[in-house]
Amino acid sequence: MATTGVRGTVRKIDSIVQKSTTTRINSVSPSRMFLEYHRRLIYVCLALHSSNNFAMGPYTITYFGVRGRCGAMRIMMADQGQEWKEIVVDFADWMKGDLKATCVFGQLPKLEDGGFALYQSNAILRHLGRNHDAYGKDGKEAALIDMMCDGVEDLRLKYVKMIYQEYDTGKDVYIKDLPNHLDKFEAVMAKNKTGFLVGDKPSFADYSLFEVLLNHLVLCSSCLDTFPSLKSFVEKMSARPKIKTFLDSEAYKKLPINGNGKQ
Ligand code: GTS
Repeated sequence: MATTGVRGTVRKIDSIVQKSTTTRINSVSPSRMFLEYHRRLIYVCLALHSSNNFAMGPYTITYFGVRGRCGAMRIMMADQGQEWKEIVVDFADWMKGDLKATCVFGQLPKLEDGGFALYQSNAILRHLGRNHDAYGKDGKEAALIDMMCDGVEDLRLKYVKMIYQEYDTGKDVYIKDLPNHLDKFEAVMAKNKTGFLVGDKPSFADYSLFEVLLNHLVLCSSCLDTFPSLKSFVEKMSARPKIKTFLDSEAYKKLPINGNGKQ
């Protein structure tokens, strides 16, 4: 399908969907639900439309309408040329509890890989890493990638705590302390010299770090100015053609970073 054809189809479906008073997937009529569902699928196709040869993948992400804990896995799938579907859960529907009761830890995101369901965002990243050869070339590289992913998770948890619990009172302190966390990643990146954390191609830990750094650049646009290796990493990852297409897509841009609107 040509890009203009996809855009045209999205516009046509958008104009029909806009007549609906709501876009919540669980509260629209079956025909509107069908249109909205396919509109979202087309956005995903469009986001990945850097060539006509992207893989037809078996993945479905179920999550709220934010980047949140799905940012890294979406960027990773886009870069791997892997198509996926999205089921966007409205928080009011989530609060009814039916879906929550089916989730292993009562939380989202959920990734479905065919009939296989997986929860916990970092377990999902690892699964994608195994499936897409982004988990190192041997056991030692895999262990280092695990270590880096856990390091990114520590930073992500600090960021999430500040965003959701301390934004008004703790943002400035957080930004002041940020170099003490970023310098660890800078040292690893500078030492490896390949432009990636481990080995010579991107692993799931790189996608996770990249996504966390993008969020931090929104929080503080100068935060990488004293970290040349991290700055170059973000520039190079952003310029990878499939990542660029995804980051430029409406599917990505329309989603807030966090559920409370703070960033
Ligand atoms: N450790 C989990 C992961 O990494 O997947 C955390 C998942 C989590 O906190 N999910 C939140 C949730 O489901 C949404 S978000 O924080 O990722 O935006 N919240 C709803 C609830 O009822 O707990």
